[in-house]
Amino acid sequence: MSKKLLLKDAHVEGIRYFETYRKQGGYGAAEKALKMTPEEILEEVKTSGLRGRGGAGFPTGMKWSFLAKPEGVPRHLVVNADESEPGTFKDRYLMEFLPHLLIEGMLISSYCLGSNVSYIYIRGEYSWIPDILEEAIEEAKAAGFLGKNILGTGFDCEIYVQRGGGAYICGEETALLESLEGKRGNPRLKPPFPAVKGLWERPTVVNNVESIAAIVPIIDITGAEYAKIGVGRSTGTKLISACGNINKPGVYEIDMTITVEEFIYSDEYCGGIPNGKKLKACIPGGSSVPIVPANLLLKTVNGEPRYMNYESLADGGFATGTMMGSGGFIVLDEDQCVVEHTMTLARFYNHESCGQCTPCREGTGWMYKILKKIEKGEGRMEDIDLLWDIQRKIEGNTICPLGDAAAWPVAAAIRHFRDEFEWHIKNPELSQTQNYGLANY
Ligand code: L3W
Ligand code: SF4
Repeated sequence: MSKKLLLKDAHVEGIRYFETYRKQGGYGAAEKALKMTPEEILEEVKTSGLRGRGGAGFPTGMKWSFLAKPEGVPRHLVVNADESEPGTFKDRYLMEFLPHLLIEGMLISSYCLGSNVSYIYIRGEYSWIPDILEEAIEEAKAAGFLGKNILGTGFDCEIYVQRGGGAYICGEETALLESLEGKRGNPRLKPPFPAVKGLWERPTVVNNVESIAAIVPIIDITGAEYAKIGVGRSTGTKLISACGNINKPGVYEIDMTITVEEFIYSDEYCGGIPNGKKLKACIPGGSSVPIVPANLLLKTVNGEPRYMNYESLADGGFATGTMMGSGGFIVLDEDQCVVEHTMTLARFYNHESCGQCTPCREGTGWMYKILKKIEKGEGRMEDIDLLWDIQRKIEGNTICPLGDAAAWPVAAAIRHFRDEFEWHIKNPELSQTQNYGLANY
């Protein structure tokens, strides 16, 4: 059974409220941290090996150490709660059921980074959650854990919640900062990174909800103990939101030593695939990461089991492997059609492209149109190569990672499931009424 650090008290009735959270030992890590120096906290975070839980897996301690500290310029912590990646809903769970874990993590992180005003930028569609967060902020303030001179340390910290307007691109950190400044959420060119020039050109750390929540157990048990959980550079625990063709969709906390097979089939996690169907493929890290066929998902090319961690899932790099990403684990059974699925994603990325870069703005539209044609049985064989060519021209040629995120699913679908594309083209009549999965298994 995986060790629980973030969700250990998720089942406790009333844990959403300060009183219960405190009874369970909540804000103990904050009390401990406020007696440490910011440098000592940073060392703990570095030692923990924590990697950003939003998708990129960038080492959190390293990001914090990049934060510029020019004299007299305020610094900010911004929590990225714009969780919009299809298949990803773990941050929603944390904020809805354990809001004080996030607030406590923010207090410790704000103290370490020297942020007196910190923000939570939350996707607009999570319309009921800002009230939960604001209530938790008020409770923490009333108990002296936020506001002026926190616990008599002289440290002041306010937290504000800002609602987004429903654009996926505002989850990209620089688009988020633009939006937080009240502008249209267009991504900025990097560098400069937010750590140097972020919110209102001030040094800013942008971190995912789960990354900041993980700061609490890191301080609680120490960075060294946290680093002992997991394996290699996949330290600590990771929240996985599991969905698709599984018996038990939901949010699970894993310690990254379990195999993909165990995660899908064990009753502790997804509980297998309904109706005895076979596993066809999986997208393990949210819709942006490459789809992997069952044979490569359960075993590596060397025949070793594949594990639910950063290294094992990315085995082979972007060209052949996939990524842990945001932990949005989408399972497809044998009845699913990869072409239809890829078309749905292409439509999504086309709709969400901000339009600043030509390869992304035009390329996502072309990919969607071609995929739609193929899926309806109106495609030509040369369209498959055209699709391949378009995704190659997008990848690496855009301002922000949305371009790559739109290209990778198409590339992986063609690489691993070319026969499905060909089936649609060769069987135009069947394509109108059936999908590849139902027709071929
Ligand atoms: C200072 C340097 N800071 C890097 C910072 C950078 C950022 C972090 C990672 O995209 C991915 C994307 C999605 N000095 C720095 C530095 N940093 N070098 O480190 O940066 P980066 O560019 O690798 O990633 P990113 O722009 O944060 C995130 C993928 O995640 N993804 C997205 C999921 C979406 C959600 C959601 O809806 N919540 O999770 C899923 O896989 O495609 O590739 O902070 O500033 N020299
Ligand atoms: Fe906008 Fe797409 Fe360019 Fe990102 S890659 S800046 S979403 S056009």
